[in-house]
This record gives sequence, structure tokens and C-alpha cells, in this order.
Amino acid sequence: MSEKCIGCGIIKQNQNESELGYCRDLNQDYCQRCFRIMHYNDPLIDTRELVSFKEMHNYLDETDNLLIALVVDIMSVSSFLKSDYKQLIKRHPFVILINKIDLLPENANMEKVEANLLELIKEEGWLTADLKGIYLCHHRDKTFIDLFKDFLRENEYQKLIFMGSFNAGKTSLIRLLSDNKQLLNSYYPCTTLALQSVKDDEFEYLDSPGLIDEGNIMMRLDLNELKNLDFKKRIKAKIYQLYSAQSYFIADFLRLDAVSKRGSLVFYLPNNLDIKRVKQENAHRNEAILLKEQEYDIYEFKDCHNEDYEIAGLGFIAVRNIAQMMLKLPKGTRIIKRGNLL
Ligand SMILES: Nc1nc2c(ncn2[C@@H]2O[C@H](COP(=O)(O)OP(=O)(O)OP(=O)(O)O)[C@@H](O)[C@H]2O)c(=O)[nH]1
Ligand SMILES: [Mg+2]
Repeated sequence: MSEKCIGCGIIKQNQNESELGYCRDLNQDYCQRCFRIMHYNDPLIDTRELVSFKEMHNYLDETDNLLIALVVDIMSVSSFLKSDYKQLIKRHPFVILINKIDLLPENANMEKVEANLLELIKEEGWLTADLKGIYLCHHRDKTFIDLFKDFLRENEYQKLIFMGSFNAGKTSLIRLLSDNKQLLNSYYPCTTLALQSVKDDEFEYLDSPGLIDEGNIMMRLDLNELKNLDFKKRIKAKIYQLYSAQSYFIADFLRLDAVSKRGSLVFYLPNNLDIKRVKQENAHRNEAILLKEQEYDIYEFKDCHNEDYEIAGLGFIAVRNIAQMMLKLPKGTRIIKRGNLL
């Protein structure tokens, strides 16, 4: 019987129900939190402030012959690449796995996406001698399994640690590659809480807790709000042409104002985020009804010709020919202006 929960990796305990790792019976494989997520979609404990990375840092310091698989959510790719996670790699060889590409719209030109991603990776200084490969993949991508395992065999990598922001899909990729479904994945940030090793005949895959990205909008929403966002289905782009000053209310926590004579906005966001468009002159009346009360940050941009604005943890907006744009987002959420991804 393992002393750790086989879902999230935390050491089990039967003393304190409100703390991590609680199991009524230590013989159970899963802690109560994992059990509740699996069977009732109810996470019980918000783990966003509770994860520890000490074990992971020690492991990276002490282990040789290790390949780091950096998992990056394509919907937050710029946010990740701009972060200071580079320091974490230390002396280890690494690969970048750009995950969740199944979310991109069906008509996305993947060659162009690949070229644009490579440009971003280069621009942000990740193209170092330690970078051994870049793969685009998703959690059901069977062709990725063969491609990636061939690469591992050819280069004699046997031990891999999967690292990256919370929710990037580390656990899901390990489940795919190892065909071991006992590790728990879920859309609640910080599902995995400790290192966990899974082996198949050839490789050892280590799962790790997701790195905390304070600028990710998921840090600003409560768990029930996250439950209601559809991060699973392929995104259907929502396209708006603009001929005047307009305001957009997106769900109840984002506002975008744009002034343009002939421009466009294309939203690549979870499909079920409701977007309401109103004339800007009426926006102040709508705001009181449509935006929930919380602290917001306001960003202003001018002369947006043709670029993307990535909202960490949510998706991005492709903006064309907009003279002025204002974005109002939950306080602390990061927004990144970059070249077009699609
Ligand atoms: N559409 C899509 N969803 C994915 C993919 N990979 C993971 N997900 C979903 O994204 C959410 C997070 O996946 P996890 O595998 O738990 O992510 P993680 O990086 O292990 O997250 P933490 O353990 O919190 O650090 C889950 O709801 C998954 O179903 C993917 O390739 N495509
Ligand atoms: Mg995980």
C-alpha cells in the first residue's frame, strides 16, 4: 500500500479532514480530495496557495540523466514563454511540448502556427543548446506517442520529468504516453500536488505540481466559475467587424472597448464565454449590470494594426485596425501583446 495518494501524489493522512492528503482509511488509494474530484467534480480544497515545489527543486538538483518535458498550454503560450521559468531548467536537457493544439479552430493553418511558435520561442530566448526538440501535441494525440517515443529512444532518454504551469496538461500527457490512467487530471488548478513516478516498459515519467502563474486568470476566478468554463472543446472563433466605438462584455469579468472605422476583433476564448456587444455610449449603464463586483486592472492600447492579445489562462483576441482599445480584466491578470499565432 502506497503512503501517497495515487491521484495527486500527496502523502496520505487520516488526522485532519480539512488538510491535504486526508483519507478516512489509509488503505484507500486516493485521498478524499482526488476521490471527490473524480466522482463528484467537487474539489473540496482550493490548492492554489498550498502547493510546494521544494521536492521538485531537490529532485532537479540531485538527478542526472533527466530530460525535462516542459508542457505549455497553447492558449497561454506567450505568457509561459515570457516567464522566468527558464531558470528552473538548470543544467538539464529539455523539450517543449506545446499542448492542447486540439483547441485551435479546425481551419487553423498548422504550418503557419508552427512557424509562429518557433518565432516566439526564439524571441523569448528559449532556443539554447539544451533545447532538444519542440512538439505540438494534445492529450488524445496517438501520432505524438510514436513520434515522441522514437525521439526518446534515439537519444537514449529514459527518465523524464513533466513540468509547466498548472493546468497545462502535464498529467494528461503522462496518462497518454504511459497508458496509465491512475494519475488524476482535472481542470482545477493545482490538481497534482507532489512528484509521482509512472513507468511503462521503457520509460519513467515523473509528474510534478503545476507552477503557479500569478498572472493567469485562473488565479482570479473562484472554483465554481472555473467549473463553468469550457476549456475542453475546439474553439470556434467569434468574429466581430467594427464600424464605430463599441464595448464588449465577456462573461461577467472582462470588458473590451474598441474604437475603429473599419476593424475587426476575433475572440479565441472558451466557447461558452458569453459575449455581449453594446454601443460604447451605453456601456457605462451596462457595466453595472454585466460586470461583477471585484477589483479590475485597465489596459489601454493604441493603433492596433494586426496582432494578438493573449489573456493568460483564457485565450487570445486577434485585433485588426483598431485605433484605440481598452481592456478591463480581473486585477493581476496578465495580458500580452504579440504577433498573430494563427
Ligand atoms: N482540449 C484539451 N484539454 C486538455 C489537454 N490536456 C489536458 N487537458 C485538460 O486540461 C485540464 C488540465 O489537465 P491536467 O493534465 O490535469 O493538467 P496539469 O498540467 O497536470 O495540471 P496541474 O496538476 O494542476 O498542474 C484538464 O481538464 C484536462 O482534461 C489537451 O491536450 N486538450
Ligand atoms: Mg497534474
